[in-house]
Amino acid sequence: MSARLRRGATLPVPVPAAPSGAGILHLGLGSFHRAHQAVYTAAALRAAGGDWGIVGVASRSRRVVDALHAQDHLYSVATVSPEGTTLTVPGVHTDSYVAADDPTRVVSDLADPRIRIATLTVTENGYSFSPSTQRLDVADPLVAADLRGGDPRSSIGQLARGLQRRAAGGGEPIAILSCDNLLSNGSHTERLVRAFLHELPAAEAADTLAYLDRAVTFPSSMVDRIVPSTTAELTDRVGALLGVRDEVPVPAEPFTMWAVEDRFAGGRPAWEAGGAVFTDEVSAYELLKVRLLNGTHSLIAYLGALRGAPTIPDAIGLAEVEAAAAAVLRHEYEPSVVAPAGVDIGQYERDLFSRWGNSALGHRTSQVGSDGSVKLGQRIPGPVADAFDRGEFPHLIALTVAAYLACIAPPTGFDPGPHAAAMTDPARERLTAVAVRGGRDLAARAIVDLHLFGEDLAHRTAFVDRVGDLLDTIVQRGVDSAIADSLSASTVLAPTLP
Ligand code: CS2
Repeated sequence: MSARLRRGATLPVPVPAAPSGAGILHLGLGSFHRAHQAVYTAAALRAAGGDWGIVGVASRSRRVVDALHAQDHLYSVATVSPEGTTLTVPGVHTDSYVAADDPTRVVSDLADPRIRIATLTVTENGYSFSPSTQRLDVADPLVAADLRGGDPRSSIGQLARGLQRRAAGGGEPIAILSCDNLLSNGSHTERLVRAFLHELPAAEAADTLAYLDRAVTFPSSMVDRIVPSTTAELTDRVGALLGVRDEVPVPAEPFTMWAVEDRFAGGRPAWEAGGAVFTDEVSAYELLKVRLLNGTHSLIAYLGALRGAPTIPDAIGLAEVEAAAAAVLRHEYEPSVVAPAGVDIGQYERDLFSRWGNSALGHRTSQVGSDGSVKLGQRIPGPVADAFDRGEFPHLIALTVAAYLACIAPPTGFDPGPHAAAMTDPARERLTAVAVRGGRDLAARAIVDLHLFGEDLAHRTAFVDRVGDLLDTIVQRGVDSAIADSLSASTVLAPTLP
């Protein structure tokens, strides 16, 4: 099939008219953004119109940008479940480019008064945040270079320099909306942008800081949709369904959720038309999602990879992994959250098991297990502290960290298998470089010396030791023994399965 997806092609699915203008600049043109925010924006434009098209910025990779240019900025979202695949074409992007190729453009776009919202999906790892200092990582070479001047390349540098330019121009209001899995992602982003500005000479930053106080908001949002990486098989299947070639389709699960704080200094699209919930309870939604979904997801990914499971549904299909997931979810994560109004936690949990079990999605354990050093820092420290406050011991969270270390920094002689080897992690080198004498040694180096998951966990010696002992169990007796050990030591002896 040679014909490409273009405007004007005869397609079996509707293609909306091109947006009348672009009011949104999006940093991080990956699959998640295209299957989540873009879909809500398409619904908003259908329902209420407005010049809320999106200019998409990829940080380095040209693949998506090149394909979008060849396809009039159209692509399809394939909603995938065992019942079948349905396609939609959001059609909300008006332009796209690669920041590394066009570094001055991000700053000038952020200063452009037509842009009233800047959104981000740059992953947990893209915020130049140091978990050990809990501050902007000014030692990061990208940030350090951005502070010196020139075209910024870190996301926080781009936002700060763009807002500086905007302040120096008309100073029109704008909202910066993080759509990454970070707790309090709005205030987190704001703190980092302000920290960047505070590193500059006071005279250089003063006007921008005043502009931030006056006209820039950083709403928080909780985003949720499982979006696996696209495969060649999916691309072929979408092509067959569309009748034309789409080089950049995005697969996604049927479930989708977006809870957003309604603080948009420059206005916003009618995202509620796509089902977004505007609420003052975003932090409750975030805790619910980052702990119950993402925290448990990490455990499933690491245990599954160690058991040889290529995908999350394969992993949750293993009785031992399912029992561990049910126990960590019910007894270590759930007690640390308060459900937002109208959310039934029991139903939410039942939905999670069927979402993880979506066998048509092919969500890989290596994808969820990647970047654990950054992701786990969001997912585990709060629930660990809460468990100790309740007088309980979070054995299954300790198992999560042990399984993570077994995958990313396997002790000499231990082979965690191909799915663990495929996980990428910014801390992999640092972790594998430290000499490993045994589980306790590695756990101490990772959690205490490197402060991998922040200050609080570093002081919890009993937790660190337990991680080390479970790591030894994984290495010496296998992952199922470590699961059995954690479950039987858990304060709850018989976790109920869904
Ligand atoms: C996953 C998330 O990769 C991961 O760590 O837990 O990407 C998860 O699939 C999404 O947050 C679901 O909304």
